[in-house]
Amino acid sequence: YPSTHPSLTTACPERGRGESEPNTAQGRRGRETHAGLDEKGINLKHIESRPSRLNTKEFEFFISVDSACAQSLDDVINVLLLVLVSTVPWFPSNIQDLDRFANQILSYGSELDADHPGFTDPVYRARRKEFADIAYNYRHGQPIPRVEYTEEEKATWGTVFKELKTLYPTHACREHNRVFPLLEKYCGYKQDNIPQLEDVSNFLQSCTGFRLRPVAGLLSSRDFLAGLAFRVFHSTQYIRHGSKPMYTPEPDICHELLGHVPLFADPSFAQFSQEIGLASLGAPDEYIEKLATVYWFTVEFGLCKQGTEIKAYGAGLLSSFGELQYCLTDKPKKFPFEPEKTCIQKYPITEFQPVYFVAESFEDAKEKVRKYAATIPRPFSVRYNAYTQSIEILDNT
Ligand code: HBI
Ligand code: NLE
Ligand code: FE
Repeated sequence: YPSTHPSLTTACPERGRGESEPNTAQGRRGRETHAGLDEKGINLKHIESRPSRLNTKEFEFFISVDSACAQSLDDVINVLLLVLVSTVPWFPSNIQDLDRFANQILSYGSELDADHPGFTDPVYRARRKEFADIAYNYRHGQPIPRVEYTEEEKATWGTVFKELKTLYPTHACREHNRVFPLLEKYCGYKQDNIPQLEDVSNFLQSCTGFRLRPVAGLLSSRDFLAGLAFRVFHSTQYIRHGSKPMYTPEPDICHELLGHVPLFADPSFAQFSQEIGLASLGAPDEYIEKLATVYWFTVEFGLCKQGTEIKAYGAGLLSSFGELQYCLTDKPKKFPFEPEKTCIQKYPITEFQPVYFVAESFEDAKEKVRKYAATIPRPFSVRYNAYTQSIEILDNT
């Protein structure tokens, strides 16, 4: 030790890579040293795993150790078991890796089914399946397929667009208001047209390098946050059910295009979002939950101070003309944004938020999230290399 064997972090069976090629993960370096191995004087030369051909639920490990150092085979096995159970959760290390979780969509709990008009309308369900298929077949680098929206869908968009546009000047933060006219000019944002994800993605890339990638529905927090580390935003393409334009608990194209997109075009906010993403890579589950909560109360439902006023910058507010009005009244509670406190706040997902957190500015929120992220226990730190669109791992040991 130290050696240069490939990462043990990639030997994570749950993540199932599907193909039966050996999983050597060149260049994906995780922890390179391990106290257990070191103490026993075992020199691990090589480790790789592959799904078993006999039983697809099992993995085979190929391990090569320097036999001069090992005392007994049992020693080796015990120490390696210890290594395997204490490994870091898998995470994408380059932008193509995002193709691996495109299909892992969470289904809704009964919570949402009950009051969701879209779940009982068969025409709506069939249409949702068409959108899901686009997302399932999508691969990184392809243009996002264009969609012809129906008259009914355009009418829903029209209502949402019109109502929100009248609220933005007084309710939205200045960064959102600055970008919105550009989207009208360059991306076809208007009342009678639903913009195409491909056009919007190209626009965002020219502003901040953020890009969109179509997704069939909700991803796990871990997967969703990982996308942000690469400046990739997973975007739905379907629209909410026409019977409830004012508020929907699910993300839809109104939410993505009117709520999220304007701010991803802002350099400071784009960086803030990426910081949350980078902090999530390989983090333990309990920290993913905390980061997802920080994300919820900033990117989704954040308020911020601007001059003497408070404005909305969270996408969940900027896409719901019901909640956008409500959030600036004195009905909900408002606390200062402090990641250590914000990250443990409970919240409902199918109704207006009872609590919001107010940031001093994006710069301030970014600095706070950066400090908070440093407290997440990880045996390495990460850095995004924008030239290669990959994650560089800096070993802390
Ligand atoms: N998945 N597709 C999609 N869109 C989101 O906005 C989204 C998600 N999964 C989780 C999530 N948002 C957040 O609530 C946090 O858990 C990160
Ligand atoms: N409630 C938001 C809306 O109606 O647009 C969507 C929130 C998605 C998290
Ligand atoms: Fe969202």
